[in-house]
Amino acid sequence: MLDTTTLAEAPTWLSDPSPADRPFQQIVRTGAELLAAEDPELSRALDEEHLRQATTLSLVASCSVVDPSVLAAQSSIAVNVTAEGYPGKRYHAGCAAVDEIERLAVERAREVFGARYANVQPHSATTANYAVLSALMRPGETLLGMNLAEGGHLTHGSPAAYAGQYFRAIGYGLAADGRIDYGQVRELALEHRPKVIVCGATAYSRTVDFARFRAIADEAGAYLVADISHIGGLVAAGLHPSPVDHAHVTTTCTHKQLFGPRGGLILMGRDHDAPAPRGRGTMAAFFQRAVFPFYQGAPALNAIAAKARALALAGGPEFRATAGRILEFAEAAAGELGRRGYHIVSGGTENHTVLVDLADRRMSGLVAELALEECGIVVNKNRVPGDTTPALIGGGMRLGSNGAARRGMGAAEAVLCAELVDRVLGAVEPLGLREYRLPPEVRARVRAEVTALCDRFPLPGYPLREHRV
Ligand code: DSN
Repeated sequence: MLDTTTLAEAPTWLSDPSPADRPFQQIVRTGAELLAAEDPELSRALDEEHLRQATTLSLVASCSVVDPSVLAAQSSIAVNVTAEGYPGKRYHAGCAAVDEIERLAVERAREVFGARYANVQPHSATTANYAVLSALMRPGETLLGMNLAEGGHLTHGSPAAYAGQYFRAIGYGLAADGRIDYGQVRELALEHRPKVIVCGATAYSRTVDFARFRAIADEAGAYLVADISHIGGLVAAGLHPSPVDHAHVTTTCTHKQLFGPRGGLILMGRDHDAPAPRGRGTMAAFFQRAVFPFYQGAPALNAIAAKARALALAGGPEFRATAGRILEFAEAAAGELGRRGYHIVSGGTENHTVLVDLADRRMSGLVAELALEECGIVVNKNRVPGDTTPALIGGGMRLGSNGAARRGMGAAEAVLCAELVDRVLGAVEPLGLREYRLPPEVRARVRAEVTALCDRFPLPGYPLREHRV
């Protein structure tokens, strides 16, 4: 706690639990006013982005909508503090209050995930993954992760990224049914004896069997890292099995399904006090040093404040209701698209993701993405199993239900959204991998229906005076 005894008089707003006019509120208001007055160009771009988010239907699986209180914490004066180290052990003075902020974030992360250890400093899940991998492994050692083209992440060993170039990366993929081929994971693990196996994905719609991954890792003598960036909210809500006591270490971002700021977390369960590699104390002490000083410098305390706020919300009943709608919406959208003849990879979904293979429609993912965006429906092109197109073209599209669920949409709205998607894609005439024709009347009608739907389900806490485009 901050020592206020040296102040002539402690300000009343510090102890008043519901003050009307705290300096913090004035600063944020003044900041917004200054931005509008002095930087109209930037201000307008931010306003346009607000309008876009409010009036379009985001079905991007990796996007979310943060609570305004998370935005406030992110915009707070904690941004001004440099605080290398950890609470109680900093390399700079003046850290009493930010120590408290970081302790709150750590406690909440541990509580939400039932973890024994949490590190809230990683700037993103990518940095969390790289902190973990580069601490556990030496350059040239073997990493086994999911192929990017089959649903993995860049950091899991893609040749385009650091992990794929500094480690000897081996990839596993999907079986013919579109689910992780656990038999292949085991075969590859026993053949190549990787130092680390990574599980977790960015475009995979089925439940991940973390216990099975751990059994394979133990048999092969590997560490298991679970990256739950995409399903962190479902795990927190108890709607997807948790890896925390299966994996040696778990990573997640905070800005997808946790509805928090851009950032990452490192979590550990039962292995927190196991011996670390190379005789470096416990795993908890090892990963503490892996983040700072090994991989990162000073943490972003404003982001940590925002993480603390998002994690407080993630422990509440409203969050659990949203997580329930995330599943409902995705299942209903996958079902409806399937009924309308779309090829859903793996035949359905058990999380927030619906992966649609567009090969049988002779349409690239890019064409689908562009045509839908014209109509106010925001998705992303995605590679699908067996895809030979470049990542910026994609043979399919990925839909996600986080944003729709945050707006309060459930199964009925998912069916309507699937119908709107079908109306657009059914009317598109592809003219190549990038070019297409879309009848203007389809565009106008679908756009109007999307606007009406967004009016009915506004972004919670983001009012617009002028709500129409
Ligand atoms: N991993 C990318 C995605 O899933 O869209 C970015 O977060």
